[in-house]
Amino acid sequence: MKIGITCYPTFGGSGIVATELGKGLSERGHEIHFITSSLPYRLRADIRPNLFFHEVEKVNYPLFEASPYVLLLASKMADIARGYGLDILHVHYAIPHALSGLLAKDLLGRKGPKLITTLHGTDVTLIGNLASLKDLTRHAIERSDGVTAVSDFLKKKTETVFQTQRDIRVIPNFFDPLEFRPDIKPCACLPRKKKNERFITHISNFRPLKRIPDTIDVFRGIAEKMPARLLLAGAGPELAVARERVTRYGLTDKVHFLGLVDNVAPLLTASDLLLQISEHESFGLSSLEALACGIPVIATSGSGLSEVVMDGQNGFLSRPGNIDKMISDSLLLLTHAKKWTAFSRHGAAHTQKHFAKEKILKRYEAFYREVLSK
Ligand code: GMT
Repeated sequence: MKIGITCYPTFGGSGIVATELGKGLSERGHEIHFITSSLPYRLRADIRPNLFFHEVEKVNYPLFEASPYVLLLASKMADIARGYGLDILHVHYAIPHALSGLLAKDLLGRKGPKLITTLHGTDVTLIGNLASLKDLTRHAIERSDGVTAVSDFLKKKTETVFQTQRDIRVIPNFFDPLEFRPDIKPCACLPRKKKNERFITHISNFRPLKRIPDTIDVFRGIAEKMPARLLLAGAGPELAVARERVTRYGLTDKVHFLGLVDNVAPLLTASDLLLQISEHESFGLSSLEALACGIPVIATSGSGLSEVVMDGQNGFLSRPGNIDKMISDSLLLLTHAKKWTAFSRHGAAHTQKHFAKEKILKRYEAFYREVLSK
């Protein structure tokens, strides 16, 4: 198949999933065209004969407040679809990509490609739910030829938020078992672990829904009971909040701000626990990657994380904000080596069984075929 993929090219989970999907599909012989505002960061070293990158150019004109990305993307999508005979345009994140896709289809008429939209989370729970964008997001969902969501939680949320009967297929996120494995050598770039010391890790875009203050509070509770360090990877608006809290608690020598980390597997295998205690997550890609590396996860219940982290088997779930329980669950794992090992093994085996790349790629391929046959 010839497939155009559009996503945010930056560090976010949706961009990572879309890029890995395109790379994986190209390895399976499909012709893949990334149509994005810049080179997706996980694509850097991966240009192959059947994998193309088409940049959406900017147009500056004194009357425009900003370059009209939605229109330029639509026009580029139509150009590439026509020029290369694309079968499918697969967009990740409804706003604005699905709308550009609809416009591109309109431009091309009946001969155009099918449009598939994958919902990732905040396009439904935050941005798409804004009063000013809600009708447009619903329109994009209802007019796409196929819609997928990364979890059951997100499918149900979409149905409720948009009051839509649209058939939404759940295809979960995935990981590459060659890249995320328990035996990946831990990164030498990290501080040296002292005797009996534990590394607790958090990876995110530091937005308010990640509950960064809770993350620091849970770490403080752990560090009161045992030698530990907190590794914070990523960047975003709540970083300043984190720094302030860490200083106020007198934890500056125990908390390491790593910034954006390109290759997270060696960071994960150096860790003893991952904290992902967000308000909600449609999926929780970093939890999946941690479990695949054999690292137990402390996560929150009531959203897509419950479909990734198995409570009491490879991690623990608590209601958002239940700091005391998160601390005691963490300590239980960090002080009982046998339990930690059992959780670690469960995580690696469970993720391999349900979320390994090849299995999920086949589900996308089957969905593409189904949509094309309609
Ligand atoms: O978590 C974020 O804020 C980034 C966001 C994105 O769109 O890149 O992540 C969403 O998509 C990821 C990939 O499907 C999911 O793993 C995240 O759970 C989801 N984020 C939220 O639902 C908050």
